[in-house]
Amino acid sequence: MVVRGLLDAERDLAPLRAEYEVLLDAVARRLESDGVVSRAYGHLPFGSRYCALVQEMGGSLANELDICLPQKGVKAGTSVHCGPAAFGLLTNPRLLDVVEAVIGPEIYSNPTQHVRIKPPEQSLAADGVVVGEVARTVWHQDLATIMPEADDSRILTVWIPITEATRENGCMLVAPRSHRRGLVTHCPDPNSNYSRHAIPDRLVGDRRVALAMRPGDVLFLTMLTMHASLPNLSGDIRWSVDLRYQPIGQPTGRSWFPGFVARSRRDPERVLPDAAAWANLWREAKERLLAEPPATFQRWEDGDPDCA
Ligand SMILES: O=C(O)CCC(=O)C(=O)O
Ligand SMILES: [Fe+2]
Repeated sequence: MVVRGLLDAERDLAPLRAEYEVLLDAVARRLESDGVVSRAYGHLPFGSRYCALVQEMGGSLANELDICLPQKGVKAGTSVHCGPAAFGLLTNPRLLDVVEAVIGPEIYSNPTQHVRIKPPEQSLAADGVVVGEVARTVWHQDLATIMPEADDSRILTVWIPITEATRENGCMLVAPRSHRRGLVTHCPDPNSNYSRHAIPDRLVGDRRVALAMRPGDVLFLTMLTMHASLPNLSGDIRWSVDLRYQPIGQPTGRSWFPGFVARSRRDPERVLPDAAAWANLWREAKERLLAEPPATFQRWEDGDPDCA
């Protein structure tokens, strides 16, 4: 379901853009002083600056700018961005009103969440190896990416474009009504340097819709809706935020990451008050993960006949 114009680009999205200007500036200056890049590109606007940094690094800035920890390899220096504007978007009342209409008024923010700033495909690593969350997204169902303990949790994915999403710069693709087919096999993706899995093309079927979206539009997906994104073939970044919500008390599928109560009519005092409290939850999670990394899991065996 796409809700057009649910958010106001100025009121609801501009604070996040401003926060990321400051964040990117700090990251760029640190990379420069660490000698990772030759300069901080402070004269460039946000999108071009991001592209210039990624291009010079021959890598990715995804982990520096994301709002959750990476799935693997958390180190002492790994950062999570927990700024007030990001928290403001996660708890945006207009967003939560729609979430409430779908899952009810007891709303938990599931920690499976990302800020994705995708540079043009051409500035990604030349060997075609996919890095992190920044390249084309392969066909998948979100349920496949979390632990089976959350199979019955009523999790709703919320996808928010920060820049306009077009066919050229890598908008989302969805397979309408695919959630009715249940969870399907996902196979290891050979073009990935991390354990990414994709739905084989023939299981996706013929009905595929490209969703061009403008800032302010919001896409809501079930955990079983098959979706992917097109590659970013434009010359600028493609920027989106994806969040997830579920009823309070159900497993999140990523128990080692911190969720929080975003809205509760029954127990309003349990609602997380501010970004500082949110940052604290992630700080504690990081300490736990440094002491003991989570068990890895895989839903499908290597060599599944569907993957042959
Ligand atoms: O933004 C993308 O390319 C992928 C997003 C996605 O898969 C999600 O929000 O679940
Ligand atoms: Fe997804």
